[in-house]
Amino acid sequence: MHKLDDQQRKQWHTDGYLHIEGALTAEQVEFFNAEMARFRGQPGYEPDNNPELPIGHYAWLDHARDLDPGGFMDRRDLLSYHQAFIDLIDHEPIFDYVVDIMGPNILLSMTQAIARPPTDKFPGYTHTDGGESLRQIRVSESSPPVAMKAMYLLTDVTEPNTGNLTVFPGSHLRQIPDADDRLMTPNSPGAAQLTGKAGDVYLFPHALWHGPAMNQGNTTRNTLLYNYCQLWVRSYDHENVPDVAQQCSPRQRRLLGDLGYDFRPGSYFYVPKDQETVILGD
Ligand SMILES: O=C(O)CCC(=O)C(=O)O
Repeated sequence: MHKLDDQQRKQWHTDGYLHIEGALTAEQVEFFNAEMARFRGQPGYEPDNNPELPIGHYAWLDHARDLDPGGFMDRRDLLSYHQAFIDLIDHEPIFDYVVDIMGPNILLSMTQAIARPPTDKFPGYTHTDGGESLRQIRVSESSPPVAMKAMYLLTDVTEPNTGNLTVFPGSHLRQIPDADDRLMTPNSPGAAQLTGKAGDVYLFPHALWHGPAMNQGNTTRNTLLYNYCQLWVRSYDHENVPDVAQQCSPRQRRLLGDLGYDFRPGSYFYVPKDQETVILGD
């Protein structure tokens, strides 16, 4: 699978992220925004501020569940809300980029919808993904990442400080400082606030230092995030292959962890014999 052109490959290795324009149509953007408004009224999993549980960077800020219908939302495990969320698992051309970057031996590891309304109470934050463990691991420049994400913008973000994804270009190759020593923020030296249009996608590995900037604009910034990991790393969105697998294509089922046979020790470690056929097609 060769999807990145030479310039994109260079940027991926140097800066650690790609900006793909127009991955969703205006109709798809409108549809997913309407879905986010609809399902925020339904119960669903969102990380809360329970100090008894490991919640990583959610502990830094006031991320308690916001019951205001126009407020902050961080909803996980999106697939059961609509077939369209299942279809986004291997949406083209984004999935081709993911396979080019990661190789074919991958799983979908997480889905997430985030709404960030304008507020002067949220300053933004910076982190790497994958928690305490992956934070210390950076693969070499020429290697595929352990895990990466596709962030779909559902809102135009054309000005700074309007909930922009903020990245530290090149930081995927460096250790992020321990937050107790030096807390990185979207205003730390080296940070770049990305701009983009609704329907665009940012691709970046979990190792890139990143996070949301403050939103001082007039509009709530909505995004969808689809994470992918190497097969042996396993999903962190669900414990078992989710029920929605019944509505999936064979490729989507494989990406959800259905290896085509019952689990046995060694599953996920050894790649199924038909993996390339299932992921790449004939
Ligand atoms: O921009 C956001 O709302 C959060 C994005 C982020 O930090 C992440 O994807 O881990």
